[in-house]
Amino acid sequence: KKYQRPFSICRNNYVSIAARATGSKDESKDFLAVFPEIVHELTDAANSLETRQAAEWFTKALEYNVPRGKLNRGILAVSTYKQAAKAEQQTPENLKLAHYLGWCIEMLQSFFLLTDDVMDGSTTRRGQLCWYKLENVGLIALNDALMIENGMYVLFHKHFRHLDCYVDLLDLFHQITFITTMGQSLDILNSNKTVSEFNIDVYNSIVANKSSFYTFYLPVAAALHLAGVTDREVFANCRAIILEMGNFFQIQDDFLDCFGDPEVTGKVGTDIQDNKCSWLAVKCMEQANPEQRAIMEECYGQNDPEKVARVKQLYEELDLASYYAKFQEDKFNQIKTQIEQAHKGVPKAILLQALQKLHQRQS
Ligand code: GPP
Ligand code: MG
Ligand code: MG
Ligand code: MG
Repeated sequence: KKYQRPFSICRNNYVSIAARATGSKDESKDFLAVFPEIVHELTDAANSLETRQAAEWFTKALEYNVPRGKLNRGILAVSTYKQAAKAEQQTPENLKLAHYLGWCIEMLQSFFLLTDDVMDGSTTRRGQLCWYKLENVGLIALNDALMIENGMYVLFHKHFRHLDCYVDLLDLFHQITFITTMGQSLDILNSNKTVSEFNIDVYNSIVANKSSFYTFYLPVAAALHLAGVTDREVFANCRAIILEMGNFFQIQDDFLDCFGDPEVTGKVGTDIQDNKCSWLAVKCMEQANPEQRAIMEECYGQNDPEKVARVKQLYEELDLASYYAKFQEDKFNQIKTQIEQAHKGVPKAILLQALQKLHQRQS
């Protein structure tokens, strides 16, 4: 009940939404200022089909789900564009397009999260009840996720169709969606295995696909396309670094799933109950003695609060939090060096800024 919020939010008041955004105040404000137009255009597009009731529902789904996260990915697209585009390209029209592109990425993210929460059986997301958990929503959430995903292509069609980069952008979004669904499949297929089969190679392949591509590569690559960058080498150089950042980001997500404060992360973790091949489970199995491994085999992946608590206690006995703190610091410095030494064409300042936002993140 505590998380339930009224459906409709005031179009002019995005203050409470902006509370989760982690961009600078100006970045987040400028970015959020475009959202009402997005909702308006998508509602119009839906109304033009004479499906008024569905259009109203779509508006609610957009407002409840799309703008309430940290907005890191959307803002990353805008800042990459600002750094990569030539000064004369940065007209108000083009900057507006960069913001639309950012919102398209937030819509794709929203589509993933809506379905991920159903698959993971999660309860809360971004400090509110998961959309599918609302009393009057349920499994229509799956159709809402598809509406949000395809609403994104309505925006592309309307605003980007006339550009040379249109096909490259569509290709990119489709490729990244395909990769992400493959990663999600690996995530779930591996959660049907036993904990003793988990290892870091399996982990890395799940994470690269389910998280890294859409979290960091997509915003940067999309903005480079919009800025008119066509040199394949620039994309390849970015990709190698960005995949490392994605791995780092998901390791943090896995740590916070167990040790984060739900008031800050906005979500209650489910990885232990869901038998996820998470970074903590992998590290626990690497470091455990035979008795401790037996505890994991008995307690991991059970929807039983006592068994979940036993797994957490084991993580504490192994002091995985200290191991994580050290690992996190080393990995941060390693990626920082990698960015500093990157080849020409890589938007170094932006990647360093994006990396900085991840430093010791709690949400
Ligand atoms: C993060 O996994 C990955 C995703 C949200 C991508 C989902 C992809 C789909 C194709 C549905 P997670 O379950 O650890 O994320 P969270 O902790 O935010 O639930
Ligand atoms: Mg999840
Ligand atoms: Mg998941
Ligand atoms: Mg998670």
